[in-house]
Amino acid sequence: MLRLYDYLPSGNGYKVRLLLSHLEIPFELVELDIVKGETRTPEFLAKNPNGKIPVLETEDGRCLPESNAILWYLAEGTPFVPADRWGRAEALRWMFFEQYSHEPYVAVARFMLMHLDEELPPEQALLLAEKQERGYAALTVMERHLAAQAWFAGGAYSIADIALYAYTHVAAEGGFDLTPFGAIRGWLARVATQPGHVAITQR
Ligand SMILES: N[C@@H](CCC(=O)N[C@@H](CS)C(=O)NCC(=O)O)C(=O)O
Repeated sequence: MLRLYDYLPSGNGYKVRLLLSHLEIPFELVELDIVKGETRTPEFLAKNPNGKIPVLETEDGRCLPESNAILWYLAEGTPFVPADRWGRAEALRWMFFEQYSHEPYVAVARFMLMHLDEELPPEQALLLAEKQERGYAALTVMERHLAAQAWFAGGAYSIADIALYAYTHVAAEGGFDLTPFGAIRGWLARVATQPGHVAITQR
């Protein structure tokens, strides 16, 4: 059976849990507490030298880190990867966008608000404001795309949507107000009605 090393509140881990649910693939969930440094033990560093979840461990003991690489591995040959060359390139485009222009801001703002003290020291508050400004910029890019198209790649729900959904649907926990982002809100609702959808809180 596949084994997923994960941390329940992680959007990166949730991407994998969501796809596994869509694909109806059973897996063993091994939860590690990233706040307690459980991804930095010698045992886990042997699985991912970068010390981060999610990591997918295959039945034969191979370990694959990086959420979007795991999505690609699991989705290959399924309808969750666009069938045509352009659609696949579009999927990669949005998955790279997610990692470079979205996750470092939307997810990190959420992490700061979830895990740091309620009263942020001034330098942390400034850092949070910077993350939020850049996060809003990423949300604006998504909003423009979704104003014209229902999905991110290949004209159908795909791993590009899953990658972007993971942290966008909990953006409020990072202090983001999605009220002005009508197209994003419509897309979030469409994603949540896909067969096999599970919540980020579901084990
Ligand atoms: N690019 C990686 C990022 C993974 C990542 O940032 N994981 C965080 C949790 S969301 C983590 O494990 N942090 C623990 C640490 O760095 O010690 C991915 O997409 O999987």
